[in-house]
Amino acid sequence: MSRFISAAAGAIVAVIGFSSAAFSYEESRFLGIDSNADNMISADEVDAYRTRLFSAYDLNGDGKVEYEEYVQAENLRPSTATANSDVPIPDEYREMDTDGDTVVTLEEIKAAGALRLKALDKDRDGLISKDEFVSPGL
Ligand SMILES: [Ca+2]
Ligand SMILES: [Ca+2]
Ligand SMILES: [Ca+2]
Repeated sequence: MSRFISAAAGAIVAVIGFSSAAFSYEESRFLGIDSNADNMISADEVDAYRTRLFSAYDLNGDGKVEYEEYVQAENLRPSTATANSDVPIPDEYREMDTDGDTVVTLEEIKAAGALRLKALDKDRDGLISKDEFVSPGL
């Protein structure tokens, strides 16, 4: 199980962005999503990013992200806490789990990304520029 978890943690670093110190956190997150590097993030790129995020969260690969998987993938349980102790559900998870069943589907995670794109897209051109991008972003 722990091998599984560390592999997932590595995957999340890969999903969230470049770890190079040459970029600010914000910039590295932007570059991690802007896969064709045209300095704009499109709806397709948000979709692809959200799909990668979903795979990183879905530790057992069954096509659903149960809350416990999210807790493990994001390392939310303090190391001093007992295994399987309750962890309060953060807003980030609630935002994705729109039907509140503590299971996040690929559709839910993509829909949350599309809403974030809308919220960040100040000039409403359907694209997120570097100026529009604000962490935690998309
Ligand atoms: Ca799963
Ligand atoms: Ca759900
Ligand atoms: Ca825009």
